[in-house]
Amino acid sequence: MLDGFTPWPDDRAAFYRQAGCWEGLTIGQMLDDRARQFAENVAVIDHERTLTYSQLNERVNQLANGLLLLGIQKEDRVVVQLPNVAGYVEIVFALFKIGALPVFSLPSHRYNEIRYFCEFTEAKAYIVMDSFGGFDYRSLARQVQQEVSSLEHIIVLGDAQEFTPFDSLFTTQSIDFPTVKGNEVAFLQLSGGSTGISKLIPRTHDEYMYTVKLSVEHCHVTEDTVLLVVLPVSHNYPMSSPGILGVLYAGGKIVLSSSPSPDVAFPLIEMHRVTMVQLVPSLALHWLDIKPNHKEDLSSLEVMLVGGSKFSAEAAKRVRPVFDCQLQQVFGMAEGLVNYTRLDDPDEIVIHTQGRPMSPYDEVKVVDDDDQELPIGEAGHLLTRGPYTIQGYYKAPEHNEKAFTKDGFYRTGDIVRQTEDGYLIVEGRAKDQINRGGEKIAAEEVENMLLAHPAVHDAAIVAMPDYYMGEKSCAFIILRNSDVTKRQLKSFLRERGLATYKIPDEILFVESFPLTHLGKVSKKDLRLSFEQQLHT
Ligand code: OOB
Repeated sequence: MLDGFTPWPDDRAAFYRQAGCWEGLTIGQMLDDRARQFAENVAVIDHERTLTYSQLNERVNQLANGLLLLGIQKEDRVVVQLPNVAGYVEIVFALFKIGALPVFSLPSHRYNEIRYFCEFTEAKAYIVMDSFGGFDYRSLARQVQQEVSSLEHIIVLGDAQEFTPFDSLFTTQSIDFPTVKGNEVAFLQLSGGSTGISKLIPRTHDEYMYTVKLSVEHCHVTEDTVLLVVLPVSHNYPMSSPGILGVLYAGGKIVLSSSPSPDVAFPLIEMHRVTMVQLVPSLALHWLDIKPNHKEDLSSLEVMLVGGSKFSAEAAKRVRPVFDCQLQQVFGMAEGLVNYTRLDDPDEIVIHTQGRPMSPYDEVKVVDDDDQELPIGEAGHLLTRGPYTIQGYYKAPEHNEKAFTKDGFYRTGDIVRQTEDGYLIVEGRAKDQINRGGEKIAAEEVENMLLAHPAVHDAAIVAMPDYYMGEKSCAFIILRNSDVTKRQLKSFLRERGLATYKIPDEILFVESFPLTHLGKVSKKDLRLSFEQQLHT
């Protein structure tokens, strides 16, 4: 068992197995099965390639052999930072097959995040695109490799310069793959985080395959599904809700889009007769607003999933009239629990709720500040445990003490209300996080980095409302007796390698912070003071 992984208690593990949730199937075996069953179906399309199921599986096997020859072994961690390209699907399945663990990072991550992931997981390899979105990932890799001694290999898709070219790894030489079991950890996913830098989430093959199977059922994914992936493919949502794994499970087709912009995505929907898209609310709003200006034929679209942050009822109501397709809300988390509105739910539920848990074995509690359960209908903290919600973050025993109850419930940090029928309505958040259009920012991480600036005496980051993003970030700063401009502070964060989406959208200089009765910074009052400033 991987060091730093917290398994389920034996009795609950036995129960989930007996109940048929955990079937002992690995993600790699799933692809083998589907490659036999759907050999000639198209599996993946990106901007330059089309791969059938059998071609994909063959390439995955060749790549897996190449990785083994390079010295990547079972349980080795490999940080994967790729945009939406077919090579991503190939590499992650190759890693799954040999039992090496992808550590999923986002293309927008920079030195601050990547160095931490590589160091904390003692990664043996780091896989990047040569450049994407105007950023050269090789220079980042160069810097990180100098500082992280475990990093033996940098693998590059495209022009590899001095590094290992991705294409050179494909080999017909065949080596026995290590045995990988269903109850073993398959990968490390990123949490949004609320205290400091992202925690890593170990997910096993068994429980992850269970989430894929349930998502396929609840989202009606079939061999005829054509899914357009516009969100970063390595995020848990486009990965498995139902995501690329759900589509491959059902024998459908994945179309990878290099951008979520309607200028790129709408022509792809028309060209490939896309039936399903997964969006975050900020994107859904943008698509709703821009659709009337576009001439493409989007009539193939059947389902639009929206999740990652709260989708307002007003926007939700517009989906059918504008896109002539069914809205499905999804409220999920990389730690596990996923809720869906059902495709046959009445409009009232689809528009006003964030769905209900996808498994009958998901346990959900809504509690007050003292962990006492609240009556149905009252808003409180959402706690959950179940067959696919983790029991602990990777190598984080101290944090786990706080993030989980003694009996293994995960404290989601979300404030929800439950309806009589078990649907959840997200009312807010207790965790110190900003949800910027679905991208999560841990306030503390950015505050700590601001505090490192010599001119900053204190810093507090809060969310401010935004029409498209739902929330943007605002940094309140108390300065020492020195002068610094907003622009200088932003470049300071950028130079320290903070991912772009975490750079505060707004910076306000103040004399002091409002305090709570306990003497802590009152972020609630800071948010109010921002709104007041906005009005004046
Ligand atoms: C998804 O996963 P994460 O790990 O990036 O973020 C989880 C958090 C939740 O705890 C909640 O605070 C927020 O994102 N969230 C929502 C939401 N969906 C997620 N808040 C309100 N309404 C929603 N519909 O974001 C994620 C993972 C799998 C599927 C879908 C989303």
